[in-house]
Amino acid sequence: MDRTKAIIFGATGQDGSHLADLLISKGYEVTAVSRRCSVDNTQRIKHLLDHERFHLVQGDITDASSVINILQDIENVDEVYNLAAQSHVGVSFKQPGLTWDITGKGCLNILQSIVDLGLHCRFYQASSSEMFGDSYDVNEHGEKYQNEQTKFLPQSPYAIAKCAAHYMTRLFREANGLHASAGILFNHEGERRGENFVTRKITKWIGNFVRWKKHVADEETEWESTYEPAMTFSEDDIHIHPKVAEGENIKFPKLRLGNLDAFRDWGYAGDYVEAMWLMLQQEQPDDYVVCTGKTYTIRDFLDEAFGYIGIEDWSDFVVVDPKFYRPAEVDYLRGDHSKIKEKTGWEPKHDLDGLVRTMMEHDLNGII
Ligand code: NAP
Ligand code: G4F
Repeated sequence: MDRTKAIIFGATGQDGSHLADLLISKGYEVTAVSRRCSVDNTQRIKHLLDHERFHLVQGDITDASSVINILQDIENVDEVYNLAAQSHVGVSFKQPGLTWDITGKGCLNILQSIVDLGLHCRFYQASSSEMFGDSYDVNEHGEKYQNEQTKFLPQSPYAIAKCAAHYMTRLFREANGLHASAGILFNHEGERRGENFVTRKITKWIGNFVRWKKHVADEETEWESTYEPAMTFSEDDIHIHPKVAEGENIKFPKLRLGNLDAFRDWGYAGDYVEAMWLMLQQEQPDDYVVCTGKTYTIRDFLDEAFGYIGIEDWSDFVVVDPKFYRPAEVDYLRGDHSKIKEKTGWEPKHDLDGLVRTMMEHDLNGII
């Protein structure tokens, strides 16, 4: 039986792992590319490792020969997804060269290999709303938004590398006739999100805090979904004087964050990989914005996440640390997904409330 074959570059990441789940569920033969690491980087796909239609290969998109070998080894590959990136915006200011090599040039390595090998596959590039940077349009109600027509004004080495990869994808579509599409995805999160992105940093901290409070600070007390602490606060740490550890001054570090006033359009990663797949099922390749159309600040996310455990005022738990400020910030992102909805029927299934619930349930892991 001839199965649809896909290659995922970046399969060990958040999106790659959700996409692999989706493609396996659709009956695909999936080749997942992971880069060589000194520790195990397959945590997010470990449930797939023994699946008969899931094949893990090693490779690195900065190495053109490695990309060619992978593409060559799979006969008649149908779909190639490039999700591989140095994807942290803050890190890109400190490691711009590495970010360029992976996030920018890596895409070119794949596109050029597809052309050089004469493959007839479809290609997906993971473009980003970060490419809009400081740019937005304003609708008839005076609301700011970004869509496929909004110009790019990138604010970081990451965003500039993504713009280069985006334009390269477009060029190969037009100049070489490749079925190459780019998804301009707004922030999407979930229980598999890397722990140094702001949403997961928050939900993970809360999970650890609740775990600590229940198991270390006060074993006897059932956690109630209201904040009833025997706590005092110093500037940097939460001090607790637990009944069970009398006399001991056990500390739990506060949650240290940077800019709390940026607006982001946050969706759920599981919904967004569906959009990637739909793009490659269209007869014509194209670029699409993928988003929820709603925007919130980091403060709003903190309200939702702390609210989940019954804490309304999180100000005693959070410290603003300039260490996490970026040299340049993207202040406002809110997408308009009319095009993908019209062409493919795609719509997000999670709102902020549902997203936070999913992440909190995971990070509390049955504690409450
Ligand atoms: P992620 O969790 O950081 O995953 C990135 C993946 O790229 C990981 O599998 C990583 O491998 C791999 N990778 C890094 N360098 C590589 C290299 N040199 N060769 C091969 N693989 C390499 O990112 P994500 O959130 O899943 O995002 C997926 C893609 O969408 C990225 O391109 C990202 O820039 C883009 N994007 C993400 C969002 C979002 O909100 N999540 C929004 C717009 C666009 P390791 O596991 O070994 O690190
Ligand atoms: O969670 P973030 O790091 O995501 P950011 O920078 O928006 O980038 C993510 O989304 C992009 C799509 O728009 C992707 F292309 C990219 O790969 C990545 O997935 O930061 C979100 C906001 C920023 O304004 C940041 O300054 O949160 C602010 N923030 C405040 N404190 C923080 C922190 N960000 C991080 N990572 N860590 C903090 O402590």
